Amino acid sequence: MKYESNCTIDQIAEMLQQAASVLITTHLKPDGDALGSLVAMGAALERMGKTVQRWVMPPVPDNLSLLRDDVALTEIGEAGPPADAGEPDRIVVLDTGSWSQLEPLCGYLEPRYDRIIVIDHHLRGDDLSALRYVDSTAAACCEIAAALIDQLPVEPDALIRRALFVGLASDTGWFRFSNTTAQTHELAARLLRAGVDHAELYAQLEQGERPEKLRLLIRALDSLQLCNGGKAAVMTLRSSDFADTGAMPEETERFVDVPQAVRDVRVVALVTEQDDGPVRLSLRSKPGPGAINVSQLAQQFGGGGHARAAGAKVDGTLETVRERVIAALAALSMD
Ligand SMILES: [Mn+2]
Repeated sequence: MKYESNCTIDQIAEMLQQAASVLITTHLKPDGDALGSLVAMGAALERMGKTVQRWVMPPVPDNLSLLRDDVALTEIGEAGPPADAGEPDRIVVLDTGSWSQLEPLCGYLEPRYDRIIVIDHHLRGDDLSALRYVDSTAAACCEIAAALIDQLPVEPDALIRRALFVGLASDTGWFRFSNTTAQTHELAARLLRAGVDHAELYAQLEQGERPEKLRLLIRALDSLQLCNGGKAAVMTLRSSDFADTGAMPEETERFVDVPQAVRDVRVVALVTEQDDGPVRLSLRSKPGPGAINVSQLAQQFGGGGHARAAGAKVDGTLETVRERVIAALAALSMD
């Protein structure tokens, strides 16, 4: 199966218009783009009179409370969906098409293949739905969601606009990452013109961290090791670093970006030990000629993602995974 679109935005819009009830969900541990596209789509469908369920698999980061607090979200735990979930006419899966990112829902989704629509901007995914719209040139799933909402008989209100902007800003690092395009800026401009307050959103999203996160960042930076002639950087976080600092696993967001401040560093890995599960690997690379495709690198570890940002969950101890990562980085040819 090729992970590419097998339908158009117009066709999806048509199907959603015909549906009376829609279930919307997104990947485990939703980020700004996942939650932003879910909230925007959910609001648009509700404005059209649809019965909408929104399922999220926690944790939802605290800084996203500006989205979470405005809508009714059903939190899906390890046990899977509620027994009274019913049979929605359509199921929309946003910002992922991978079973591994939907684990608690696999048993629910599998028999409902025919009514699932995946809307995604990742390079890879599984055959989990009859319909799929994938645009890997979209900086954020919210870009696709915005195009879809444009095809629906609904005028985006303040909630929808804010949710879309949060998705754009989150997945582009506030319009800095190489995935940012003219189209991204055009959508952002439209949202700003309609009244989105970007400075207020920046403060809420990026300046609302707990001091525990800074203490954990100190640990991460303290573990920094350069390899491949200083062109690759590896950081590690142990379970004990979380216990000592009081930081939460989800508070490592953006850590992997920090070593890219060093001129010669072209690729960064963050290897994180999890109390109850595989070792987490996050990878980032700088754009430019000869840029490292970290999506390919992540595949060596059973993961995936984007060319500049990818990750994997790897079985083994922190030490063995770290050694494997260092070996993989050392083997990269970077002139
Ligand atoms: Mn995304």
